[in-house]
Amino acid sequence: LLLLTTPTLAQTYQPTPENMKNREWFQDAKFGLFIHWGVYSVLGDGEWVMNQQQIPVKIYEKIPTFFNPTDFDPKAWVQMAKAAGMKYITITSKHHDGFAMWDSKVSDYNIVKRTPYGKDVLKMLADECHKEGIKLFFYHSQLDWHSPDYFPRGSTGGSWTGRPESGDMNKYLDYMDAQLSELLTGYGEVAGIWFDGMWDKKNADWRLQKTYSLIHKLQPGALVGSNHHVTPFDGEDFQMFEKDLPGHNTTGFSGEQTVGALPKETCETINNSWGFNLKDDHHKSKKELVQYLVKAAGYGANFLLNVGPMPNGKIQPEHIASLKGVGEWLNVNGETIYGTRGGPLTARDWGVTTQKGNKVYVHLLNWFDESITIPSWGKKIKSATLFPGKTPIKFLENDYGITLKVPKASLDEIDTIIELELK
Ligand code: JFZ
Repeated sequence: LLLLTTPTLAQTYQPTPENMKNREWFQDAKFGLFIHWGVYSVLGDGEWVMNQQQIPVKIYEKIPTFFNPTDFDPKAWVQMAKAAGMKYITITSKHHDGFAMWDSKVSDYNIVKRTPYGKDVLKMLADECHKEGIKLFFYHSQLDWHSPDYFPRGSTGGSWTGRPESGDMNKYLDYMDAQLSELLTGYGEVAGIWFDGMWDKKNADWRLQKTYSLIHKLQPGALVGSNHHVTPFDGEDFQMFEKDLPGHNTTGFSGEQTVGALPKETCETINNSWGFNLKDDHHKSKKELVQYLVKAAGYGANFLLNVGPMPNGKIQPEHIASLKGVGEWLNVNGETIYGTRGGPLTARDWGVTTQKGNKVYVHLLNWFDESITIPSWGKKIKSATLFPGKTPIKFLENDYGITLKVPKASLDEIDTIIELELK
């Protein structure tokens, strides 16, 4: 296939066997919970509020004094994720506002020192995740609107007061590496680091190799990914497609889509916001969420579904309810998602296919007739059954493809699944 890409940069990173094993785990896991939670949640206007409302650094620094999430219950979050069928959590350790959600020793701009709450929520969540067999990733912003050394300003950093007029980018990166070292040494197993923000200073030297090597040295199994919307860099372990399905490029992906090379992940919001947004009532339905998960799986990508917890530490009841709905669907149909890989057919208007061993699952996401002909991919079929229940259905293989007869009563609004067992 001509889709395969030729690496343009020398690849020097050699993932360890443990890292390779985690990449398989990651691809099997398929579904994770993304959490955007920080002091910005207090204002209920999303995680970009500092920039969008042009709040000067000195004023923004007052917000932590209002952050007191006394209802935060890591057990409840982890149980909610598990009930949704999620296998991992990716939480914002630091977003663009630069505020550390853990007990950082290299900066007192952190949750323990600056909030009335005074507790290390990342530690509390990490302990609970480890206890419950849920893997934990940290989203870590490279862009930092608070650090005095984050300079020269990037595209988003400069137009409000309180930002420095000069700075030392290398000093900032030392600080970032020091904070990452804390996260990778004090919080048990970290499944991965999810970077974001280097797009703010496209021409800066981000010293990526130094940072990535540090991570791989401290936790060789941790998976590194970055939301940079370009071809993956040496040292990355998975490829991100933010608000996008691999290959669709609806959000300005300007690199090569190395489909098939690295494990893939796509992330989306449960409403229209990442961080808690009081005005946002555009909650996605169970059907939309399940179909996004199934489509991602059809493309061989994980789905990282975001919630923005409220300032009191709770997750919006609407979101808890939608997640429960997805979990109920996965309880019945998870076999056709978990542990699968994308294909063998690429996505079609009617839906996608997933595969595992000698089984191919045909997911009809948008098909309401009683028969469908899909292209053949050169493998002979031994049996075709409805999933779940294994009720055999009629099928015909000929020069025109594979025709499947689906009883009307079995056509499902969300996903009609046919399991094909291959010879
Ligand atoms: C980033 C963040 O700015 C946002 O707040 C959120 O955390 C999201 C998950 O990630 O959003 C991006 C990142 C990269 C691009 C666009 C939005 N990009 O490269 O076009």
